[in-house]
Amino acid sequence: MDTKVVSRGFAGSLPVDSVQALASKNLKNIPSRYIRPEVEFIVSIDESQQFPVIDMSKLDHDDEQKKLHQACKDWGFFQLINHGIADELIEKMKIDTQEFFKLPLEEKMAYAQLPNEIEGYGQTLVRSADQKLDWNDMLFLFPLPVPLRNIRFWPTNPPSFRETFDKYSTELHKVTIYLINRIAKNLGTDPEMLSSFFEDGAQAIRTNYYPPCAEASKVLGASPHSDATGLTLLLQVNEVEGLQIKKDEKWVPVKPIPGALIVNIGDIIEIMSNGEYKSIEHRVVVNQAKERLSLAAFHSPKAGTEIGPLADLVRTNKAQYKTMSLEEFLRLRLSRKVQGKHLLNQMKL
Ligand SMILES: O=C(O)CCC(=O)C(=O)O
Repeated sequence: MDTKVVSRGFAGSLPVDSVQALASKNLKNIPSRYIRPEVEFIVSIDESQQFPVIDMSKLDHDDEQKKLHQACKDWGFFQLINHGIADELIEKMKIDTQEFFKLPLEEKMAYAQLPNEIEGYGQTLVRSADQKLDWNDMLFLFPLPVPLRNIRFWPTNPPSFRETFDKYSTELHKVTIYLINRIAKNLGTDPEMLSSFFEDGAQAIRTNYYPPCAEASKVLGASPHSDATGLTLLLQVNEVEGLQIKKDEKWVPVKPIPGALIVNIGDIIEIMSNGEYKSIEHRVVVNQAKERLSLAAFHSPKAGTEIGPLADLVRTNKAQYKTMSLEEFLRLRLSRKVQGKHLLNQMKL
């Protein structure tokens, strides 16, 4: 195995046990570190509120382009249909992801996060021994830029994983650049300038595995957070729902359309848009009887990009956020556990 590792340069996570291994013990009472008495699990289902659906094949029509603008402004989330990624590739990616998590723990541990690194098989940022834990295992990989790949964390079993993942990463990147162009147009800034930040940017893909949980109504698969990236493209891998977004101070469940990607605006686009677009808090609940899997792909600008409101957008409006380098911004994000919109609040002027 190739042992050379490109460091992501951020402090890693304290090691905790695999949640999948814990769940397989069929415990009636799960350890208290996973129990979340502070969480309000009630959700809001309002049929009059239509979760936005954007048809990518129609984005060269004004109507669809306007729908995209409203979705980014009012929801910060939308489902993307007709995105052009072949069904066969999506299905293969789903199968390979499921096969990886079916492997024995010892085999998955060959790809375990190293001390002080966030990449690999493991858990989300665990910063202290008393931090509440998410009911989730993950495989976190950084496929782009290609020269900075740490291939030693890419599973060789199932044998097709690496090839499928490489193709999937390339397709997602193309969709991201297309959307960034469209977003720039809607914001009234230069599409070439905005997409140039993302063309050689970073892509991180987090494959999430949420085991079934006997006390599903007391745990969270992912704590409330907004994404510290530009744009996130999420694929729900199996039929089990669980993603919820915060809208008007209420938690709204997302019902994925088969084959669609769920797209959300990240903190960086909220900041660059000077607050016109919203990076929305979201969380994941788990199922009592069934596992849930998802693939979240985070897209960030290239190293050295200044994270701050775009010059074009602060000519008439005052800047609402600080400006800092991408590296400084990410250090701030990774210096603490995931916590709501904490980072964005720190960036506000
Ligand atoms: O599993 C999901 O639906 C969402 C995952 C997520 O929010 C994340 O990985 O940051």
